Amino acid sequence: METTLIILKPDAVQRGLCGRIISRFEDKGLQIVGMKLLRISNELAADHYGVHKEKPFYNSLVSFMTSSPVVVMAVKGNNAIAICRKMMGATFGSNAEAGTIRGDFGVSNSFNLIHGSDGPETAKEELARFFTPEEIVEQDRAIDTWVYDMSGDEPE
Ligand code: IDP
Ligand code: MG
Repeated sequence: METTLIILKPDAVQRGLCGRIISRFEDKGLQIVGMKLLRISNELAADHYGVHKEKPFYNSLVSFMTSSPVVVMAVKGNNAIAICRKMMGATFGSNAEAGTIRGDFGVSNSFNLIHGSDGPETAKEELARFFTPEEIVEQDRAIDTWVYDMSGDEPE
């Protein structure tokens, strides 16, 4: 089981797309174990996008991410990191595949609706950046016996 950090970016919140995007994760069978609305500070944005500091789009990325509230979510499931990245689609809305979140809801390369952690190490770091341990609320779901094959040692 993995937990990944998802951010519904300011454009997703402003365009009223959060419900439909969250539904996709629920429909997939992934579990939401943390969720809140917040305004990202300059410091938080700089921390989160530190790897892109030297890129030409860095300043506009930080001003975009701090311009309006976002929804941050902790999303859990078997292989959740890769599944969420696949559901998000390619970085640029202009070439993301139809059927993906970025492919279906946007055309912009910078206003691309959603962030998702790109690996186990970044997921751990990013979850700690946005959530305290108490804000991650683990919960049993009755439906998991139908989302997963539970007959073995691990959910399959
Ligand atoms: P990712 O979000 O798919 O992981 P990254 O390459 O990590 O993509 O870039 C982080 C964010 O920076 C993107 O989601 C997008 O908002 C923005 N971005 C990346 N490349 C460009 C670009 O070439 N022009 C404008 N914005 C970009
Ligand atoms: Mg990235």
